[in-house]
Amino acid sequence: MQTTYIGMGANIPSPIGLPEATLAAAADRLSSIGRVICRSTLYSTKPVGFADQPRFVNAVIALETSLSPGTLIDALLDIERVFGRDRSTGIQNGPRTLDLDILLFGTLVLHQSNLDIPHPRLAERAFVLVPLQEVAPQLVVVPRQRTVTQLLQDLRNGPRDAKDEVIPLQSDLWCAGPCGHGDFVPRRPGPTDPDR
Ligand code: PH2
Ligand code: MG
Ligand code: MG
Repeated sequence: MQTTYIGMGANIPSPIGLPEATLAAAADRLSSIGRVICRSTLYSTKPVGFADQPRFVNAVIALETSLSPGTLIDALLDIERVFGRDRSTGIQNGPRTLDLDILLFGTLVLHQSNLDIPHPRLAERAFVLVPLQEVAPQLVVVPRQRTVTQLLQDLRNGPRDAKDEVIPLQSDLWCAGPCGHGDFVPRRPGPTDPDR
Protein backbone atom coordinates (compact mmCIF):
# COMPACT_ATOMS: atom_id res chain seq x y z
CA MET A 1 0.00 0.00 0.00
CA GLN A 2 1.35 3.43 -0.95
CA THR A 3 0.21 6.97 -0.31
CA THR A 4 0.08 8.84 -3.56
CA TYR A 5 -0.71 12.52 -4.14
CA ILE A 6 -2.89 13.32 -7.12
CA GLY A 7 -3.03 16.80 -8.65
CA MET A 8 -6.43 17.69 -10.08
CA GLY A 9 -7.17 20.51 -12.51
CA ALA A 10 -9.96 21.72 -14.81
CA ASN A 11 -10.80 24.97 -16.55
CA ILE A 12 -13.64 24.25 -18.98
CA PRO A 13 -16.98 22.53 -18.38
CA SER A 14 -17.15 18.72 -18.59
CA PRO A 15 -20.28 16.63 -19.29
CA ILE A 16 -20.87 16.84 -15.51
CA GLY A 17 -20.79 20.64 -15.32
CA LEU A 18 -18.44 23.40 -14.21
CA PRO A 19 -14.87 22.60 -13.05
CA GLU A 20 -15.86 22.56 -9.34
CA ALA A 21 -18.51 19.92 -10.06
CA THR A 22 -16.09 17.93 -12.23
CA LEU A 23 -13.42 17.89 -9.53
CA ALA A 24 -15.93 16.86 -6.86
CA ALA A 25 -17.28 14.01 -9.00
CA ALA A 26 -13.77 12.93 -10.02
CA ALA A 27 -12.70 12.87 -6.35
CA ASP A 28 -15.60 10.51 -5.64
CA ARG A 29 -14.46 8.31 -8.52
CA LEU A 30 -10.96 8.11 -7.05
CA SER A 31 -12.53 6.09 -4.21
CA SER A 32 -12.91 3.22 -6.67
CA ILE A 33 -9.13 2.91 -7.07
CA GLY A 34 -7.99 3.53 -3.50
CA ARG A 35 -8.87 5.26 -0.25
CA VAL A 36 -9.16 9.03 -0.46
CA ILE A 37 -7.61 10.07 2.85
CA CYS A 38 -7.41 13.85 2.48
CA ARG A 39 -8.54 16.61 0.13
CA SER A 40 -7.04 20.08 -0.12
CA THR A 41 -9.18 23.16 -0.54
CA LEU A 42 -10.19 24.03 -4.12
CA TYR A 43 -8.14 26.89 -5.57
CA SER A 44 -8.76 29.27 -8.44
CA THR A 45 -5.42 29.54 -10.24
CA LYS A 46 -3.87 31.59 -13.01
CA PRO A 47 -3.14 29.53 -16.14
CA VAL A 48 0.51 28.55 -16.47
CA GLY A 49 2.18 27.80 -19.80
CA PHE A 50 -0.57 29.10 -22.06
CA ALA A 51 -2.08 32.35 -20.84
CA ASP A 52 -5.11 32.86 -23.09
CA GLN A 53 -7.55 30.50 -21.39
CA PRO A 54 -9.89 30.56 -18.37
CA ARG A 55 -8.50 30.33 -14.85
CA PHE A 56 -8.16 26.78 -13.52
CA VAL A 57 -9.66 25.12 -10.51
CA ASN A 58 -6.97 23.00 -8.83
CA ALA A 59 -6.79 20.68 -5.84
CA VAL A 60 -4.67 17.86 -4.45
CA ILE A 61 -5.87 14.56 -3.06
CA ALA A 62 -3.99 12.09 -0.88
CA LEU A 63 -4.91 8.58 -1.99
CA GLU A 64 -3.87 5.31 -0.41
CA THR A 65 -3.72 2.62 -3.07
CA SER A 66 -2.41 -0.86 -3.72
CA LEU A 67 -2.28 -0.24 -7.48
CA SER A 68 1.09 -0.08 -9.23
CA PRO A 69 2.05 3.32 -10.70
CA GLY A 70 1.36 2.02 -14.24
CA THR A 71 -2.08 0.72 -13.34
CA LEU A 72 -2.83 3.90 -11.40
CA ILE A 73 -2.00 6.21 -14.32
CA ASP A 74 -4.18 4.09 -16.63
CA ALA A 75 -7.04 4.36 -14.14
CA LEU A 76 -6.58 8.15 -13.90
CA LEU A 77 -6.60 8.47 -17.70
CA ASP A 78 -9.85 6.44 -17.76
CA ILE A 79 -11.41 8.84 -15.25
CA GLU A 80 -10.24 11.82 -17.33
CA ARG A 81 -12.01 10.31 -20.36
CA VAL A 82 -15.23 9.78 -18.38
CA PHE A 83 -15.18 13.53 -17.71
CA GLY A 84 -14.74 14.44 -21.35
CA ARG A 85 -10.96 14.74 -21.70
CA ASP A 86 -9.96 14.22 -25.33
CA ARG A 87 -6.20 13.93 -25.72
CA SER A 88 -6.39 13.71 -29.52
CA THR A 89 -7.23 17.41 -29.77
CA GLY A 90 -6.22 20.55 -27.93
CA ILE A 91 -3.11 22.58 -27.28
CA GLN A 92 -0.29 21.66 -24.92
CA ASN A 93 -1.02 23.25 -21.53
CA GLY A 94 -4.35 24.40 -22.99
CA PRO A 95 -7.93 24.15 -21.73
CA ARG A 96 -9.08 20.83 -20.30
CA THR A 97 -12.21 19.33 -18.75
CA LEU A 98 -10.13 17.31 -16.27
CA ASP A 99 -6.46 16.65 -15.62
CA LEU A 100 -5.34 14.07 -13.06
CA ASP A 101 -1.59 13.91 -12.42
CA ILE A 102 0.42 11.63 -10.17
CA LEU A 103 2.54 14.13 -8.23
CA LEU A 104 4.20 11.68 -5.83
CA PHE A 105 3.92 7.95 -5.23
CA GLY A 106 5.41 7.11 -1.83
CA THR A 107 9.14 7.72 -2.20
CA LEU A 108 9.26 6.24 -5.70
CA VAL A 109 11.40 7.87 -8.39
CA LEU A 110 10.40 6.69 -11.86
CA HIS A 111 11.36 7.96 -15.30
CA GLN A 112 9.49 6.28 -18.11
CA SER A 113 8.39 7.62 -21.48
CA ASN A 114 4.75 7.88 -20.35
CA LEU A 115 5.26 8.48 -16.63
CA ASP A 116 7.63 10.63 -14.58
CA ILE A 117 7.37 10.46 -10.79
CA PRO A 118 7.71 12.81 -8.94
CA HIS A 119 5.90 15.06 -11.41
CA PRO A 120 8.74 16.87 -13.24
CA ARG A 121 7.25 20.38 -12.93
CA LEU A 122 5.92 20.03 -9.38
CA ALA A 123 8.46 22.42 -7.81
CA GLU A 124 7.79 25.21 -10.36
CA ARG A 125 4.04 25.30 -9.91
CA ALA A 126 2.32 27.19 -7.11
CA PHE A 127 -1.01 25.68 -8.26
CA VAL A 128 0.43 22.29 -7.22
CA LEU A 129 2.55 23.25 -4.19
CA VAL A 130 -0.08 25.36 -2.41
CA PRO A 131 -2.72 22.58 -2.25
CA LEU A 132 -0.03 19.93 -1.67
CA GLN A 133 1.32 21.92 1.26
CA GLU A 134 -2.14 21.98 2.79
CA VAL A 135 -2.35 18.19 2.68
CA ALA A 136 1.29 17.21 3.37
CA PRO A 137 3.45 20.17 4.48
CA GLN A 138 6.28 18.06 5.89
CA LEU A 139 6.38 15.51 3.12
CA VAL A 140 9.92 15.18 1.79
CA VAL A 141 10.01 15.29 -1.99
CA VAL A 142 12.51 12.82 -3.40
CA PRO A 143 15.10 13.11 -4.81
CA ARG A 144 15.31 16.83 -3.94
CA GLN A 145 15.27 16.17 -0.20
CA ARG A 146 13.15 19.30 0.33
CA THR A 147 9.83 19.35 2.11
CA VAL A 148 6.77 20.66 0.30
CA THR A 149 6.86 23.73 2.56
CA GLN A 150 10.50 24.38 1.65
CA LEU A 151 9.79 23.98 -2.08
CA LEU A 152 6.97 26.51 -1.80
CA GLN A 153 9.25 28.93 0.06
CA ASP A 154 11.89 28.49 -2.66
CA LEU A 155 9.28 29.27 -5.30
CA ARG A 156 7.95 32.28 -3.40
CA ASN A 157 11.50 33.61 -3.03
CA GLY A 158 11.93 33.43 -6.81
CA PRO A 159 11.35 36.19 -9.36
CA ARG A 160 7.69 35.60 -10.17
CA ASP A 161 4.89 37.84 -8.95
CA ALA A 162 2.50 35.31 -7.50
CA LYS A 163 -0.20 37.58 -6.02
CA ASP A 164 -3.18 36.42 -8.06
CA GLU A 165 -1.82 33.01 -8.84
CA VAL A 166 -3.57 30.78 -6.31
CA ILE A 167 -6.73 31.87 -4.52
CA PRO A 168 -8.83 29.60 -2.23
CA LEU A 169 -12.28 28.93 -3.65
CA GLN A 170 -15.42 28.29 -1.62
CA SER A 171 -17.73 25.62 -3.03
CA ASP A 172 -20.70 23.79 -1.56
CA LEU A 173 -19.73 20.83 -3.74
CA TRP A 174 -16.37 20.27 -2.09
CA CYS A 175 -15.37 19.23 1.41
CA ALA A 176 -11.68 19.79 2.25
CA GLY A 177 -9.69 18.00 4.94
CA PRO A 178 -9.11 14.42 6.15
CA CYS A 179 -11.82 12.23 4.65
CA GLY A 180 -13.72 10.61 7.47
CA HIS A 181 -11.28 7.82 8.31
CA GLY A 182 -9.80 9.65 11.29
CA ASP A 183 -6.31 8.25 10.87
CA PHE A 184 -4.68 10.51 8.30
CA VAL A 185 -1.75 12.34 9.83
CA PRO A 186 0.38 14.52 7.57
CA ARG A 187 3.82 12.92 7.31
CA ARG A 188 6.36 14.21 9.83
CA PRO A 189 10.05 14.59 8.95
CA GLY A 190 12.21 11.53 9.68
CA PRO A 191 15.65 11.58 11.39
CA THR A 192 17.51 12.24 8.11
CA ASP A 193 15.08 14.80 6.74
CA PRO A 194 16.56 18.24 6.12
CA ASP A 195 14.16 20.45 8.08
CA ARG A 196 14.06 18.47 11.26
N1 PH2 B 1 -2.20 22.57 -15.97
C1 PH2 B 1 -1.42 22.60 -17.03
C2 PH2 B 1 -0.92 23.83 -17.60
N2 PH2 B 1 -1.24 25.00 -16.86
N3 PH2 B 1 -2.25 26.09 -15.07
C3 PH2 B 1 -2.98 26.04 -13.95
N4 PH2 B 1 -3.22 27.15 -13.27
N5 PH2 B 1 -3.47 24.87 -13.46
C4 PH2 B 1 -3.25 23.69 -14.12
O1 PH2 B 1 -3.72 22.61 -13.66
C5 PH2 B 1 -2.49 23.70 -15.30
C6 PH2 B 1 -1.99 24.96 -15.75
C7 PH2 B 1 -1.02 21.36 -17.70
O2 PH2 B 1 -1.43 20.25 -17.06
MG1 MG C 1 -1.14 18.57 -15.50
MG1 MG D 1 -1.88 15.45 -16.91
